[in-house]
Amino acid sequence: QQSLPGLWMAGPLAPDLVARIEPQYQIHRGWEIKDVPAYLREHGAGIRGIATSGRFGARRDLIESLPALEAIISYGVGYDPIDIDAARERGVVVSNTPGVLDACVADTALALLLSVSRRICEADRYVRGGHWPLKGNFALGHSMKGKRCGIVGLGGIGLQIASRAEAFGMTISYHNRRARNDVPARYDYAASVPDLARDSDYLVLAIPGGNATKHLVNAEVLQALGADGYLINVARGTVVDEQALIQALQAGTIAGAGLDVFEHEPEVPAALRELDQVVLLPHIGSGTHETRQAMADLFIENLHAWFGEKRLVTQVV
Ligand code: 8YV
Repeated sequence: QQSLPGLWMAGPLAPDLVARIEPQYQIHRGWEIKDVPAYLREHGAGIRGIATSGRFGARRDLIESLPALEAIISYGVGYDPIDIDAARERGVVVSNTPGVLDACVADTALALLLSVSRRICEADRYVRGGHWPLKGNFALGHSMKGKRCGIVGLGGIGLQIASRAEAFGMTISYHNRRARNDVPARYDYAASVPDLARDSDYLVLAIPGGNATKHLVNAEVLQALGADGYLINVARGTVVDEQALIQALQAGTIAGAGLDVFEHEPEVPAALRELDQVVLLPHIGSGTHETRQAMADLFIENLHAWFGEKRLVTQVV
């Protein structure tokens, strides 16, 4: 076919998304190729884009091995596994899908908050296990009304978590690198993550991943959150020192955790899976038909905008 723009697909993106772009791009399914250097010697000159996601990313060696690369188009808001420095050095533009998933990820955060507070998953296991008729009433949970919700990363997702948590009667505080002057004045700013944890009943993570935030939540922060505190993570597994979290949960230094993301996804440590006071989700933060459709639409808009008009709709670099 004559000069369809070549796209290196870093991993299997949603089949309906791929079906929508397949007629207009020459797709190279990177994860299926055995001898990548040999393949690139033959096809590399025609590969002008990388199609990827917040999961598959794009490493420096890939970016540097594609001589005709112009753009990295990513499905997802988080771009931590994309080597932004390598892209910038090569003059390669990068886009992601911000905004369209904020409400959905905030819903997931609240689902986790509710689940750990009211022990929903534990209670479900209690009924399924046939314990109710034998052991009687289930143990009590905790109310969310009047509790303090501390949000690490008050961006688009964080703000939607805040408004939902307020609807449940919680008070809001947050930590960002700098205080925001464009958010409700009743949201208290904490100058550090340990300070925020100390003043929170629920510490909710909605901050980007990557080196800058690696293990931001460590043993010290968990200690500050305290024995009645809960950790909720809808951000990236790397933000939390998972071993420190396991130790804190085992020792009862914190009350429980609701986690949608893990350090080594899809592997989840057995030590976490054994604990009753944690709720574990398989990275479904943005996982609804509606949101994935909106993400696919924005991904495709970026793709066509670049290869049609050399512009991006939502540009990272
Ligand atoms: C994934 C996400 O990217 O947007 C993000 O940053 O974590 C998710 O939406 C999505 O699962 C695509 O793989």
